[in-house]
Amino acid sequence: MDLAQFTRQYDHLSTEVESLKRAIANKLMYQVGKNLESAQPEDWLHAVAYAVRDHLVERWMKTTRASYAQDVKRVYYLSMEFLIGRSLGNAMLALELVGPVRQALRELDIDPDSLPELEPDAALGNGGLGRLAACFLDSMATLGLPGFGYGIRYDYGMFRQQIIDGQQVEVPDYWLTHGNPWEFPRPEIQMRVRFGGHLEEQGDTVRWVGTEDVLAMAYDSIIPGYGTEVTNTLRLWSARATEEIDLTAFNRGNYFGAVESKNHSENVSRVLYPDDSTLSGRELRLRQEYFFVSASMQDILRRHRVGHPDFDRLPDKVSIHLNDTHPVLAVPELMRLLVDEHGLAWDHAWALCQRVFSYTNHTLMHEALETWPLDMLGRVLPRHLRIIFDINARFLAELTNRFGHDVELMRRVSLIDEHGERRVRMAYLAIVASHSINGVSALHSALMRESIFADFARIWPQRFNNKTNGVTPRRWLAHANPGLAALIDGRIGPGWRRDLDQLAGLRSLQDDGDFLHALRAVKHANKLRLAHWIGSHLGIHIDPAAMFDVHVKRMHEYKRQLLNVLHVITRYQRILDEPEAAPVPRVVIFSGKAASAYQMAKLVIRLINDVAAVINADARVGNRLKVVFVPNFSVSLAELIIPAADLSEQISTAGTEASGTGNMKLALNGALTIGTLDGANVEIREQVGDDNIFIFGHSAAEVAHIRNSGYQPRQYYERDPQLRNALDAIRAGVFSPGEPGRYQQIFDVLVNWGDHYQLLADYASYVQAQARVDAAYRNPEDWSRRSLLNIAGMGAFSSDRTIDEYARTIWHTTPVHLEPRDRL
Ligand code: 26Q
Repeated sequence: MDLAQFTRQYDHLSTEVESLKRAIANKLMYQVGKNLESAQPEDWLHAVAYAVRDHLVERWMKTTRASYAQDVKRVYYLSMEFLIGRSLGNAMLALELVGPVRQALRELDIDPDSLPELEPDAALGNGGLGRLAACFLDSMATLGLPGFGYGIRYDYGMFRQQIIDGQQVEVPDYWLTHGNPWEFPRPEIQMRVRFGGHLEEQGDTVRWVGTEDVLAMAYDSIIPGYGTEVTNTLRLWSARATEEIDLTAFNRGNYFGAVESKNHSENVSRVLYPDDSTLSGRELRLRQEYFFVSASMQDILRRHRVGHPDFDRLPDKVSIHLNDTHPVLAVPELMRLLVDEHGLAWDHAWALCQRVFSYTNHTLMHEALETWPLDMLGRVLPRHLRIIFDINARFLAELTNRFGHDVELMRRVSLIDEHGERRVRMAYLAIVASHSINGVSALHSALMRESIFADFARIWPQRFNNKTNGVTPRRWLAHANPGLAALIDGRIGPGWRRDLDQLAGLRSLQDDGDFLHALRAVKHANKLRLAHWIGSHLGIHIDPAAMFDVHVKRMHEYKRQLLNVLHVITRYQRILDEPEAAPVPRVVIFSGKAASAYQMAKLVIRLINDVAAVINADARVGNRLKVVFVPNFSVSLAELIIPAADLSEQISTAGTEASGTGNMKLALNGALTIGTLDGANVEIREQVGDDNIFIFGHSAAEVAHIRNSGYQPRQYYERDPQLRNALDAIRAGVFSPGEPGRYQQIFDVLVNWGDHYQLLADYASYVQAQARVDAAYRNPEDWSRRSLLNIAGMGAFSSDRTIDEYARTIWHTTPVHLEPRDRL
């Protein structure tokens, strides 16, 4: 580059900064309505958001225009949850505006580090499933696939978790207080969604009448693609009362009654259900599911009819993906729309349905499989219940044709569970209606076929497949860990952001002392950043030279945070027993929310906080062991914690965690995994090699065998003195001196009541694996090399790879083509 070129580049940059400054000041004035003197930090945040958003809008229009012009096949990703997190950093990254915006802010005398921290997370999801949906949207846009997310615009997202006296307290998360600059309200797009009423039959036709209706109003936000001008849309529905409700009641002079029924209608989109395991079975949850599904299906058919005279080509133009069973009412809703509203014959409509729908299962756990009582479904959605009966009758008839009259088989696979209170099995409905059913890791998909869906896998083997989860490298490496991103760029260039397999190019650096040193320096800086945060927010002082041992995810018995606690206690007791010993110093960091009704998970949170209080205050321990529970785990906290992790805890009972995605994010950021052969850990091991991961515990097959041959946890308690000491300390109240009986239940669950998740059976193996971790950590150079080999092995876990597989083998969609001059 000659000097002239160089300065021209600089000119461009400085004009970009100048124009951003102008745009931000403009937005502050004319959109936010504040001047420099009166603007609060939030006002600046909004001004920046609007200025950045402007850059996306043109791309958005371009993509929409091209999609219509090319009559592309679209993917509709239906999900009750989209755990987006913050948008500003992600948008700036996609637009390559991070540097210029930071510079513009500095020149406006605004701190570019503190401003993004003010943005509230869009926490419209519980955990893994919702975050996966968000990563998928990012990847679809980046791959240029025309995709829409459809979901609910909850007024209240995932609750905020406070820890008061060591216990979880849930606080409502009204995330819209300051308004949401990323959304475009679409008051002209409102769908009528009907509930209740009854059926009237005239010959062959069924009329659904007397319903109580709610309107679904659309709010759109832009999903930017990275390194492409393609952008997609996330359309979330918000409930509005109908005019009938507004008018009739108000006119009768019953003002308060009217406000009440308006509220009742609009409650449908009020709050996210915060359970991800035990199902609440509440009618409002059912209404939420139907609400967003009905609005979305109407919208999809409307869009299809813009360019098509009928529905014959629907499966060529539309793919509808069901993120777990939560949106499965889309199946009877599509049948209802096609048959009742558009007059198609049943068989024709059903053939279209089966070609349009595909379904992902995210859990094997029986308690988490959705079923709805027949009487509730019949009351809320009488027409849909009838359609489900009709689907079932035809399915069972087909089964009899193929397999003869096998009553047992029919009872097992019927969409209606006839045991006790009759219920509809939503997963079976999804399977019968879909051409593809996938699990989320190789192990999970195999177990799915062998266990919960074994009968269906015999009936339709070709429908079942695996799509191992992935995570977006944009948010989880480029954005969350700019230090590591820059280091990688310096060696293999920036292309990994769109092609994560390029990380394999780092393997050749495993003996490069300078690089390993730089890698350590980046990790250290990230640990320092987290240590500062923990110091200033929690008042706990931790040493960034210690190993950061990180266990972050929803709190659940199967994830076995309690097994980690047992190891922490064992470590503590060892320090007290051997006061002169110099173990590897550790900071054990936990973070995660418990479902508000999940008593046992909440008790574990309390135990962690009690254990932390005792250990952290014990002067005999010093810096050798610290325990931190970081309250209110969220996407934005994950972005802070994950880059600082040395060790990643992925210790679920084998056969219970469908995939896990935190495991991928942590390894991508250079943490080494200690884990069981569960979910995607199995595939992580294949990618990083046995020497670079710490595997322990029983395999899924062994877990099943132990369970079936009369597992007796008490024997482990009695035979292993280390284990016994840890458990006895919990029971004796060492960590709850003011209330010694506080954790009796935890002791009982493990020792006396069967230890369902086999913590005691895996304890010894876990403690041994932790000793191997310590030994490895004592050699910093070697640890960094293993860390590097983890990063280098993560190419396969990009959600781009996952989405490419979905697109090629399930959806049969191809990228939208933007004019060459439109491309970046
Ligand atoms: C259903 C009905 C009523 C109320 C709540 C629910 C509900 C809500 C959320 C049920 C389940 C969930 C969430 C499940 C989930 O997050 N599963 C995780 O999905 C990840 C992505 O595939 C996997 O990596 C995790 O292993 C899996 O636990």
